[in-house]
Amino acid sequence: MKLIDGKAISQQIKDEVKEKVAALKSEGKERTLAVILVGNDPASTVYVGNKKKACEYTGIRSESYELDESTSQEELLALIDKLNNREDINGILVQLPLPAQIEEKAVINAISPEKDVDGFHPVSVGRLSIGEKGFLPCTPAGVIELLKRSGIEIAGKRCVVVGRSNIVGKPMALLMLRENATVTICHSRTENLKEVCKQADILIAAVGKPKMIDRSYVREGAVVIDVGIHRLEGKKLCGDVDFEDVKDVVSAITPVPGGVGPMTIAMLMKNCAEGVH
Ligand code: BQF
Repeated sequence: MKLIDGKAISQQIKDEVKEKVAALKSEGKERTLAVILVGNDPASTVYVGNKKKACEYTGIRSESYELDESTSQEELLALIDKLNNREDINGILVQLPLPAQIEEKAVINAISPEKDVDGFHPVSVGRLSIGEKGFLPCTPAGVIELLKRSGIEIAGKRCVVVGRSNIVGKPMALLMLRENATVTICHSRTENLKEVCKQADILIAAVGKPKMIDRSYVREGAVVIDVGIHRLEGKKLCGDVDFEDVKDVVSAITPVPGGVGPMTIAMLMKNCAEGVH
């Protein structure tokens, strides 16, 4: 079993970004990411902290907006409008989830597609779906980089994605398809889920259920990518995959923590540095 080291690979990407940002700086072009956090959800606060730290490391300026939990949708949209119109801002990130009084869709739609470093805007999604250049969503893009930089062949392989969210499952399937995998998307209504998963050469778990994927879902020699992140009582992190149960069956697997998570951050930095590409 090969452990896919997301921490090491994300570090490599951040180092590449750092060089790119420095080269831009020497041409007088600075990169700036606006990071917006509404409220003080503990997990979101940690994620935003990780992003600001990565900006510091790579040389990307970050401008932090920490708004009160009670912020109205109007106020947030006004801020986004202001940032859209600032030429010195290259990327706008609104940390999700948002408080109940704010509609996520309205916020995502308000971000200029040219600054949509999360890749959630319908224009970015459309570009991805028809193979045009555009911002790629960070987590699925990170999974592709993990596979490529680990020397895992994607073209021609059977890939099963478990989960169909707009943020991970759906774009993940599109990206694997773009890499010429044969792709199946499974979800809560899939019949014979285990049997379908057992067909996978590459199994990507993005279900949102702690340790749901055990060895009964995994073909011997499969590559397993765990996108889940859950905090168990105590505060130990785990994924959607029961790592201990599957580790002797797989050919390669990502751990949680230290697998896909750090890649999400690294790909955000790459998006900020490179712009729409
Ligand atoms: C690690 C996220 C669910 C919902 C909204 C490193 C992160 C996580 C884990 C991180 C995530 C998950 C982020 C590790 C950002 C990934 O060492 O394993 C980094 O900061 N993430 C987010 O911004 O929003 C989420 C998961």
